[in-house]
Formats: sequence, C-alpha cells, structure tokens
Amino acid sequence: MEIVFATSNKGKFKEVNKLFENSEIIIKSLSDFDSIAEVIEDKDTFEGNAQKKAKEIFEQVKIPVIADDSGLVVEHLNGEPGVYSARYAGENCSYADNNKKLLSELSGFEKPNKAKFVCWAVYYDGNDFINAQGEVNGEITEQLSGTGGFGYDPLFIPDGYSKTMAEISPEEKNQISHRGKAFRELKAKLIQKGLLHS
Ligand code: ITT
Repeated sequence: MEIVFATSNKGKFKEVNKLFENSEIIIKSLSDFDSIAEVIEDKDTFEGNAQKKAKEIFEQVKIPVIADDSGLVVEHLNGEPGVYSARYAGENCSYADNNKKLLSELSGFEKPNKAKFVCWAVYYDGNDFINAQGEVNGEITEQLSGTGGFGYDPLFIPDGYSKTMAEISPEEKNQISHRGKAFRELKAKLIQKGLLHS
C-alpha cells in the first residue's frame, strides 16, 4: 500500500519511515510528485494543521496521506512555541535560531523548565480523518547537547533521562517520542479498521 507523508521536514520523514519499516506501507515523499502546492499552516491547533496538511495534499496526489503537526509546549511560556514551533524565531529561521530564542526567553525562570513535545498524526484518504496523538514530557536544558534528531532535540531532556533527545539513538527516540507514540497508535487504528494488515 502506497501512502504519501505530507511533510517537507527530513527529520520527521526519517523517523516515520523507520516506524513503518516492517509494514506493508511504502511511504512516498512530496518530492516524488511534481509541483505540489505548499500548505499554509494557519490553524491554531495541532489537530487543525495536521488535518489541513493531510487534506490539501490528498486533493493533489489522490492517494492516501499521513501528516503530522507537532511542536514544543513550554510551561513557563504559557504553551509557546506550540503550533509556531517551526517558525518561532521568524519565517525561514533555522533550528539554531529557534533554540537561541528559546534559551533567551527562558533565561531568568526558576528551574526546572518543564516542557513537552506534542504530535498530532492524521491519516486521510478522502473519507473521515483517522487521528492519533502522542506526547513526551521533559525539561529544557541551559545548553545545547548532542547532534542527533532535529529541531529542539538538543535542548530537551525527556523525563527519566539525563541526556537530551539529540544524544539518544534514533531507535530510542522513536520508542519514547511524541511522534513514535502517535504513529504507533495511528498504525494500530489503521489495522483495526482493516485499512492495513501489518
Ligand atoms: P512539515 O509541516 O512540512 O511537516 P515542519 O517542520 O514545519 O514540517 P511542523 O509544522 O509540525 O513541521 O513543526 C514542527 C516543529 O516543531 C519542527 O520544525 C521542530 O522545530 C519542532 N519539533 C517537532 N517535533 C520535534 C522533534 O521530534 N524534535 C525536535 N523538535 C521537534
């Protein structure tokens, strides 16, 4: 079964591809298609943005689509950057710009700087949306550590760990991460509904 993962984020693509490695799903990327129009993520919830990405891409590729909207929710910042995680430091900013801004916004707050990663995963094939959600709790450190993962991983220490998400292996990240949890749940729902067998 061929599915398109509606993302232009290479880090996400690698992680989700690994999660479906031994299933019957073949995950195609947006670059396998010609001239796909960009999806404007203008909803104020992870759910709204994930569904919008899945639906708009499905309307163009006409085969089943999965999508996720995800981000970092920081307690001291009243839930920011949240749905704005990708462009926290401005349009076209880098992961380094976002991490720098996060550290500067958090300077002065009492430790621990509690945070969580949230992922809303969606499947859409023209019928009802199938949704799944995952979260991982942790805290934001004061300096960047590690080179694995992507985004805010070098600043995020999952609860129960003394290393950042960028210092653990990709397999371990998938076991504990918001995205790993969300897509495992999504896969189970697809199997339950008979859309997928393995
Ligand atoms: P697509 O919309 O094309 O999928 P994106 O990067 O814009 O790619 P989102 O809108 O879902 O994706 O924004 C997610 C941002 O949240 C991402 O760019 C990171 O900054 C952050 N993020 C999400 N998951 C993360 C993870 O596993 N590790 C570190 N940062 C993460």
